Amino acid sequence: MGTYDAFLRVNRQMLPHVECVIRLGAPMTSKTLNLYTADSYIYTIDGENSYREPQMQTGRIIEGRIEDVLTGLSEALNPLPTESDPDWYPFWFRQHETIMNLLRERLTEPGEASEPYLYYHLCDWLRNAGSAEVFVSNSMPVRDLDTFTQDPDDSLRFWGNRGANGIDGIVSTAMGIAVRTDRKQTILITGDLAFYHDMNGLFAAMKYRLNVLIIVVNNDGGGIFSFLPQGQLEEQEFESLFGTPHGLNFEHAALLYQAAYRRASTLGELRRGMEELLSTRGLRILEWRTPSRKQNVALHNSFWI
Ligand SMILES: Cc1ncc(C[n+]2csc(CCOP(=O)(O)OP(=O)(O)O)c2C)c(N)n1
Repeated sequence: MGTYDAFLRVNRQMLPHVECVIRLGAPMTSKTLNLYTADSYIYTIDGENSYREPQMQTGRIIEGRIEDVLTGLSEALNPLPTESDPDWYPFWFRQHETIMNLLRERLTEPGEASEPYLYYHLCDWLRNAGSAEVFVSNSMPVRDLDTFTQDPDDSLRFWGNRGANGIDGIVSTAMGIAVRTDRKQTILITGDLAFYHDMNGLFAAMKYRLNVLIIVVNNDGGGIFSFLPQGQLEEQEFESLFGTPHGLNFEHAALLYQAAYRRASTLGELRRGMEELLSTRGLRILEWRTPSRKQNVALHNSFWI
């Protein structure tokens, strides 16, 4: 259910208590989901030979190939020893449908330009361009991808640099993916600060003629901080410490590193910019100038019904 991050933000006390979670592989990135299941008993099935349980939650780690453990489980539980709750799945499906309807209503063109729009339409746009690696930067891109992206399939492979969640080395990581991939496209989606932080990484793309499309979601600063408690600070203090607007025009970076460049401010420009740049090769930069960071928070909040 691709919309869980949105519907779990509703008053969580209204949702049923989850007694037990079976987790397959790496920890979930969604803070909302982790908070919701914080006191559930967790079985982690992991074949990575490491203790990947950063929440230190009560539970058990089962080491082994996920396929083998699941096959064993389904054999052991056939027939099911207890009755299952017939409303469990329909309940969650109704939550999912509510958010899906909202997304359709708000993120279909014509509508207001907004950061989630890019993620909502991403798979459709990329599918037409063939197989792709999609690397998303930390901060809002990885969260928005998780919340708004619909219907991914095997033609797309997603990457993120989690762990310390730094916004450093993002451009260079995308270049590393582009060097090794056998897929048609490598796409990087990054915020403007993360892009700026590692702009030198573009040199490798120019020198080795790498095939990368970079979408810079430019909200002129650190968009994530407006969602956090410091967003309540007095404006001037917030902007100088957290918002950190730079006013840079990234067309000049494109010129410096001989990249094809498009700028988009409206939804139509974004769609056309994607179409045009996906049909060519080499280093390409699409600068998506989004509405203000404050508007971005208001739009996100409108989904957490
Ligand atoms: C190396 C490093 N420095 C600082 C931070 C703290 N930090 C987290 S998010 C963020 C802002 C990122 O802004 P941007 O890349 O434009 O993305 P947005 O928040 O707008 O989505 C910063 C500075 C970090 N995560 N890593």
